[in-house]
Amino acid sequence: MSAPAPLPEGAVRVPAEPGEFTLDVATTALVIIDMQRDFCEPGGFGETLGNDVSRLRTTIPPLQRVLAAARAVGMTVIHTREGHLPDLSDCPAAKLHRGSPSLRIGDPGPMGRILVRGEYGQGIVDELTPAPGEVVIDKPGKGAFHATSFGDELAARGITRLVVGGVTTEVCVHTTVREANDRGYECLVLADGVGSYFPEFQRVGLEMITAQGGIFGWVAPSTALLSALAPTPALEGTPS
Ligand code: TIU
Repeated sequence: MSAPAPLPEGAVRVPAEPGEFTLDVATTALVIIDMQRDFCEPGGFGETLGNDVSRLRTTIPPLQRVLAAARAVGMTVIHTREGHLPDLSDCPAAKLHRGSPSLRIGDPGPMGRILVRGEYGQGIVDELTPAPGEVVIDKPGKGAFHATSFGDELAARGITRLVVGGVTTEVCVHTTVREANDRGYECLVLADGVGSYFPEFQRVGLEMITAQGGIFGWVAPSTALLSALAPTPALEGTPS
């Protein structure tokens, strides 16, 4: 067996599919996509579309641990929120009128107007509240690059690799990772840190990323990242 290739100074190895993902904390961002009440709590956009929102909440504990580890090592953290201006001028008719939800974008719901910026429901769940100084990107689309400053924020920080969590796996996570891949970013998706309303989409959504030699990214469990970032019991969530 040949010895593993030497790592650049400051880089760590994360066991992943379809192969090891290396990252340097200084040039990697943790991107947490759309962990909003509108998707994860009853009465929001996700539920108006007919979904069981409890399915997404399994992502919260792993993302809390990853967020704590990223903050501890000084990794850039970026949160995104899907949502629209109060006058909905940034919501294409094609999106506004899609399907037959019980409430449409902009309608008043129990957590405020559905998917409108500044409303309670559009906010990030309490467990993952952004810390002061962390970038929060409001996005009108499913992907984080479309009509936002996300790309500029990454470039300004010299970021080349993304560790991605959030919801939903097959919609906003996939769109963002595909967009990022096309722009030259290498993306590691956290298998238990992304969630779908549909178990089969979760499984196949992750397989799509890693098939064909990692056609647009890598996938690893959050524990693999936690061990790589801080091989100490405390940050892995086990008793010390
Ligand atoms: N409906 C669904 O699965 N997702 C979205 O509408 N947005 C995100 O994934 N954030």
